[in-house]
Amino acid sequence: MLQDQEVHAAELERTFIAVKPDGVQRGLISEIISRFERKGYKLVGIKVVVPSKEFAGKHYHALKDKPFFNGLSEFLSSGPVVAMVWEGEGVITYGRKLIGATDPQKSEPGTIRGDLAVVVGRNIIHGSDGPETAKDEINLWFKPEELVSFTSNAEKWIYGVN
Ligand code: IDP
Repeated sequence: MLQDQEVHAAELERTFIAVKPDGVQRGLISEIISRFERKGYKLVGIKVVVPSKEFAGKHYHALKDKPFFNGLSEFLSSGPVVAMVWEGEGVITYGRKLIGATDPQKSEPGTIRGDLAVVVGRNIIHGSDGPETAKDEINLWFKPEELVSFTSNAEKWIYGVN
């Protein structure tokens, strides 16, 4: 029973991941999805959207006093973004590890930004930085009915529970 509860708890952790316009334009959507999918995380929501600048500003509201805020909001709204919700044990923190440091010059090789991006203003991917932000960003980008809950057949192999 305890094991069932552990799997249930793992299913509840969700994070918001977005392929930014540069990642979409560079044809990196499948590469990015594949890194999360191969790790063992589960995709529970996905859509392609062109956010308005106002919406982009809401997404990045915590950075509103930064000098790059305006350019950042403009860039996020400059073209299609692939918005996703990924689920699994430790997905918020480990998702950030998969993504790598904000500045691709400082991201380790093997991370998404380390392998696929060069400068901070074009670092191809966003990932929530903590449980509160994850909740807020998922609510900002998705309606509850746009997200699915399901048990995948792979879970018993990923989490080791029969
Ligand atoms: P994060 O995306 O790794 O969470 P944040 O500090 O939240 O990093 O910054 C959000 C985004 O703002 C970054 O991904 C990057 O695209 C952009 N950004 C951060 N710092 C700079 C900067 O110094 N110049 C230009 N853009 C920046």
